[in-house]
Amino acid sequence: MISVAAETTDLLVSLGVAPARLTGGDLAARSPITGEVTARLARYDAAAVASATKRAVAAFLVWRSVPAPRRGELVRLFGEELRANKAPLGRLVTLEAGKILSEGLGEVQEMIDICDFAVGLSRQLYGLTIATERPDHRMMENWKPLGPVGVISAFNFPVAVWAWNAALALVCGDPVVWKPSEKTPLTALAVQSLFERAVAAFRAQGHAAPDGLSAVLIGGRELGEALTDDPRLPLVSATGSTAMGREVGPRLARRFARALLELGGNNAAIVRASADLDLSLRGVAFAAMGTAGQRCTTLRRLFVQEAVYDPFLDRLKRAYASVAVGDPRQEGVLVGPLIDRAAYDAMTRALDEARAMGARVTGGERVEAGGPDAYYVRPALVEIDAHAGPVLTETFAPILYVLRHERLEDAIALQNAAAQGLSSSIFTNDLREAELFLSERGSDCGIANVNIGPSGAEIGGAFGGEKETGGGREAGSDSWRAYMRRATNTVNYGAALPLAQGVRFEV
Ligand code: UN1
Repeated sequence: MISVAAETTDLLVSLGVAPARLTGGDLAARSPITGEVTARLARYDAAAVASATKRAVAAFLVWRSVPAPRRGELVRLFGEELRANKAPLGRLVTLEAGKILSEGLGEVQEMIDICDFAVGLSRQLYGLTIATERPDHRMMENWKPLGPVGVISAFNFPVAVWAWNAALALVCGDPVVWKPSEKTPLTALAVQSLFERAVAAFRAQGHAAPDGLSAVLIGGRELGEALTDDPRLPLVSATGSTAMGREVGPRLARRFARALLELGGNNAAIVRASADLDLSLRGVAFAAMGTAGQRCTTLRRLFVQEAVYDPFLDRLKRAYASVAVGDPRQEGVLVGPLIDRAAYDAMTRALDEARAMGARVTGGERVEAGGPDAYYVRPALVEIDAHAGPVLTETFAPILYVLRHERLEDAIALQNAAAQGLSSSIFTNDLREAELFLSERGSDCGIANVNIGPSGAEIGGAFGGEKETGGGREAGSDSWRAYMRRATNTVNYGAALPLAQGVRFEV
């Protein structure tokens, strides 16, 4: 088999990335499949960040006045590039992030979907007309481009989450400055190259597009800090840990910039006795083991009703024992590697803590694959009595804590007792249970599902969560409003000047 590094280079070059960019720098890009170094990139310094932002500001001054449907045309062309390059880009996601091929391709599909959504949206950026209390007046809302947007993204969805932000920002009139995870810089370079092709196609149609509509900054957290503190960026959208959000949020607040935060999750599912257990098993297995437990939406806590606990656990254990762990490029493999050694160490620590609390751990051991620098693990099932300790922490690895419950109200209370509030689900065929779970007395998360696991959302809905998840909403529904500013306009088309609230002021 061709080495991962060689294949990575081939893919990047085929996607238009100049080979000279891939050597000579001191940021080592690695593939979790083997742990090998795949490229050495030059890091950007503070001056490079400042110049990217400056170009973004200049681009904004032009782009904001391009009609939104025309801006949508650029995003449509970008979607075409993604369609044409779905296979190589999806494979590159697999090589760089370690997800299985169908998930790598799925991530690119998610980018295509948000482009399609944004194209439609580009004709629907509308505000309300509101009844006024004054005669011969009209009051309306007007949505205008906000300014250049900073995007900080995580390794686990190295390209889709940027696309959620970028596709909307671009149709809303905002250029984007992107700081990808330093664990996944290569997919970002490939995406930037495809975006530049779309800009070229847009210009070839005779449309003007400024330079600097999209920039990628390669480097570590210091670049994220520079974006966060840059007064020229009125919005920073950041995806990552709650610890990162605690840094970014207050820094943005200090300069009154908008924060769109998509932080940690400690997502739960409740399995009730009435549930279709075949369906529940499949839903739980994908949500807990898929992407090797490295989604924000990964299922981490499972509450099973007493009556079905033993049979369901037996089946779940069999599924856990049989799932193929290994090279994500191989057909049949469902669980690829952890991103790096730090992820493996964190998983080991959490399992040790659980054992010390008397938990029964099945799985969790390292699987020999990919060589000494790659970290493959068998997903772990942890039967635990106490809703405490590691159960309340987001460990970005395939660990599923399983607890018993009897009353649905108790399971909901436990589910909501986590600090984060991203995603949740219930498996039940009882209408009352399903509706209670979705009601104001039910799940407190941004995403609450019935008979579907908590992960794998489609882009049409708003994505994000409450509490320590940060409160941001990205992708579908009305998430676009975060990328625009609202002006309330009142027009007087009469000859008198009546004042609101009956105030009199005659001069
Ligand atoms: C993330 O893990 O940051 O809902 C995003 C899902 C995916 C997106 C996850 N569509 O699981």
